[in-house]
Amino acid sequence: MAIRDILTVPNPILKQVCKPVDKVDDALRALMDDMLETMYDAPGIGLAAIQIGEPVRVIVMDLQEKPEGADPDAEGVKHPRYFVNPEIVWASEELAPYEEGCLSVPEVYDEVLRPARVRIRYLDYNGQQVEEEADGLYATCIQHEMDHLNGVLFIDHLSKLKRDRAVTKVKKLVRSAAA
Ligand code: K1U
Ligand code: ZN
Repeated sequence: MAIRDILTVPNPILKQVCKPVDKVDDALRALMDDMLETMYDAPGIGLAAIQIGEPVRVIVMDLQEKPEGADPDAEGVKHPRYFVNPEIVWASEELAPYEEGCLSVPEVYDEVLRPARVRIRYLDYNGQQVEEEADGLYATCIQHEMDHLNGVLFIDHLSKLKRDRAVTKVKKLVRSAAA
C-alpha cells in the first residue's frame, strides 16, 4: 500500500470524465487500498480515483462514524467502503444542505444542496453488485464523490465568484507549501 499525492485545483486532470472499470481484479484492489490509505492520511471521509490521477470510476469512503456511547476522543472503528462503477438509480425530490469540503480544494468549505436520499448501485471490493439507499452524510458524500467521476467539483455548484476565490486560495496555499 502507498500514500499517493492528491491533485488540487486547477489541475485539468480533475475535470476528466472517468472510464468504467471492466473487471474488479487484484490490480484494482491494490489501487483501492492505496486510495484508502491516502484518504486516511489526508485525512478525509471520501476519495475518488481521479483525485490521485487515475481516471477510473472508483471511490473509497469511511464516514468515521463512532458507535453510540463511544468516548468522543477515541478513534472510530474503521468502516471502509468501496464503490466501483457506482450509479444513482433514484434520488429524492427533497434536498438537504451540507457544508462540504474537498481534499482537492483544501481549506475551502461551503454549503451545497443535494438530494437528501439516493438509491445507489455499485460493485464492491470483491466485484459483487450491491444496491442500497443512502441518506445523511452518506448521501452527501457519495454524490460529491460521484461528481468527481464526471469531472465536477463541489465548487462547481457555487457562484463563479466563490469558485474563482476558492481556486485563487488553493493556488496560494500550494505555492506557499512548496516555498
Ligand atoms: O475530497 C474529497 O472528495 C473528500 C471529502 C469528502 C466530503 C466531505 C464533506 C462533504 C462531502 C464530501 C473530504 O473528506 S473533505 C475532509 C472532511 O470532510 C473530513 C476530514 C476529517 C475528518 C472529518 C471530515
Ligand atoms: Zn472532493
